[in-house]
Amino acid sequence: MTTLIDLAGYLAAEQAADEAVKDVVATVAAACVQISRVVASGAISGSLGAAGVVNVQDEEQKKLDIITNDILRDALKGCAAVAGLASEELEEIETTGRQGGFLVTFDPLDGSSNIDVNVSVGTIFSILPAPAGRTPTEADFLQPGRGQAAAGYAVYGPQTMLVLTLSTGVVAFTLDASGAWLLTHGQVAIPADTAEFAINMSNQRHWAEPVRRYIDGCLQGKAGPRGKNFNMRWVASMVADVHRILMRGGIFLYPWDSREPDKPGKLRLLYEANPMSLIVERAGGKATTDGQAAILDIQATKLHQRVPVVLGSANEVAQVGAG
Ligand code: P6P
Repeated sequence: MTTLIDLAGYLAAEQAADEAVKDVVATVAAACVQISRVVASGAISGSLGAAGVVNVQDEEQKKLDIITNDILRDALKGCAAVAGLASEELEEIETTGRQGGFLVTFDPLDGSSNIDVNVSVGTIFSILPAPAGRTPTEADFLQPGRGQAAAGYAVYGPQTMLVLTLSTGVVAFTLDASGAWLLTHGQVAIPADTAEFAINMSNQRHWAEPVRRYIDGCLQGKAGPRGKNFNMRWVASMVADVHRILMRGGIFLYPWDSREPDKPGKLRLLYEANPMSLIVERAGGKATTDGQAAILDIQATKLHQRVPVVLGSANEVAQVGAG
């Protein structure tokens, strides 16, 4: 059995990334170990169920949304390289009293509607450069995703894994029994082609025509325009669906739909779409709003801005909206 290097060893050997970014990554990774233990304890620790409050997303908060948000917030406030943070669970940004270094946006527990039924959930984070010489403001968080210094997620599933992109490429670590992140995937790459799509089919009647046309083409299978049969998956936890795509290919769609026409999509740009898009692109995939326009080029205008998301295997993403 070969000896696997741990996260500390990987970060020490990673020459291209800024030392301060590595400190932030190590801080988030340690917080995710704590979160994995709280998530795994479930009903035993009384941490399941609703918290009885509604968050800035107008969603009912779970107890674990609050617990995990506090774990990450406290950890980041103690990291010398962090000047500010923004969370799905916090209406406004929070500053640490430090200047320079980095800003961190995060979704502390993505897919928390799954938590009470023991389905995989995750933590998503994005690391952005902070302004030098002054306290960051909300406007400093509104950076295009292509400028992220690093991004990653933890997925709390049959294995607890941490997927990271620092300077180039995507790597994945698996948490061992001692609480160490061990490098198990040295070069994550998304196959360019796939026959597996992920979308919430219950919204089919509300989609715009290009998405309906694309999914209809998949559903017609071998006899249809695509000339092959497709499989479908929908975990309703972005982290789990995107992780599957990173491991074996696929396409993930959460498009605009007419249920709330003023909302461009359900997923949030700064702490869901941007970090996941950086990871997907660095793994050789595509990450777009509609099959064509790159998410990483979007100039954010609001902290909790939502976007439509179509990402995954490059050749399949290009099929969406391609007429
Ligand atoms: P729906 C989880 O609440 C989330 O934000 C993503 O993780 C997931 O992909 C999506 O919403 C699921 O949405 O409408 O299928 O429940």
